[in-house]
Amino acid sequence: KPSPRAHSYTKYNNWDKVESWIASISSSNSDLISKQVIGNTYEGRPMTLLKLGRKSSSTKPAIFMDCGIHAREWISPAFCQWFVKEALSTYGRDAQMTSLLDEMDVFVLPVLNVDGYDYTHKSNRMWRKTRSRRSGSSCVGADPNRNFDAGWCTVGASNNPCSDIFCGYKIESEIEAKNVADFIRRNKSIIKAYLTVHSYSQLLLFPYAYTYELSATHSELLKVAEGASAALRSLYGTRYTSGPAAATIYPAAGGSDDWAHDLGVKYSYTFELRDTGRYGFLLPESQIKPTCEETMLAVKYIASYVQKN
Ligand code: ING
Ligand code: ZN
Repeated sequence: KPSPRAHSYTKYNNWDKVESWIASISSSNSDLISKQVIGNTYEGRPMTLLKLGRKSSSTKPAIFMDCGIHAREWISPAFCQWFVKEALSTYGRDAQMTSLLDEMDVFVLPVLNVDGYDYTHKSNRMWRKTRSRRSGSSCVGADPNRNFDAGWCTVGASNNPCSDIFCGYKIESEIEAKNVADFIRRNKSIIKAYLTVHSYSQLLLFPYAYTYELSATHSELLKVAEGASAALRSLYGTRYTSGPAAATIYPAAGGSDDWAHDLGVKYSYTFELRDTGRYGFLLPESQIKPTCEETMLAVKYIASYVQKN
């Protein structure tokens, strides 16, 4: 089994590598990190959630972040791995990270759609959905970001199982979406922010995607998004656009951030990382480091805001 030192944070690691990284990083830093399996995928792989934070006798407020809900968006799991590494290596050295992990826990799900992610490495690089099968259709998978209980399948989604934006045969039909939703429901009293990481388009989106109506907390969500985007841009000049998803990217129902927001997780954001289309999902490995470095600033900005509020 490789040590965490041998792990490369500047390559697109396949699931086998991510899985052994999860095991080694969580056992070698036991004072700041722990892991728990929140369920298995359709194909039976474990969905392992990492918890970062200083051990405390009292319950701490928390932030939940997932990566890799869409299989082909490889920069996303790369960012979650980077985030965990940075959190552990800057705790005690960076005042902001130290304070964050002293006062809050950060739950990180490095790859939500594990089966799809594995499939993009082995068979079809452009696969997006889960890998679930159902009798009656020869088409495989549903879009996990159309499968949550948020205006489910009403707009920007398809009821055709062969579509890349298939909403699934019912709400939370995809076990990966259900496992995440169950965890967040169980922990909703402590979860103050929900972050979900996609690519590409360089956007920082917030509710709603399922309607053009604005959230009751729209102006605060926009203010925080603009602060986070400015922090991100300060490093390499990368420009992000912030706004409610329906008007900023497209209307789409069943997304996890809309669902979390309506559950009561006020600070709910979808990141669309680099780039704006030159490479798209095939972002070169040379851009992993700068993308992760700049995204750290945005995530830390949001986390600090949530910590204070
Ligand atoms: N984009 C998201 C998608 O699932 C999105 C955009 C965000 C939709 C929030 C709904 C809610 O289509 C990508 N790149 O997947
Ligand atoms: Zn996506």
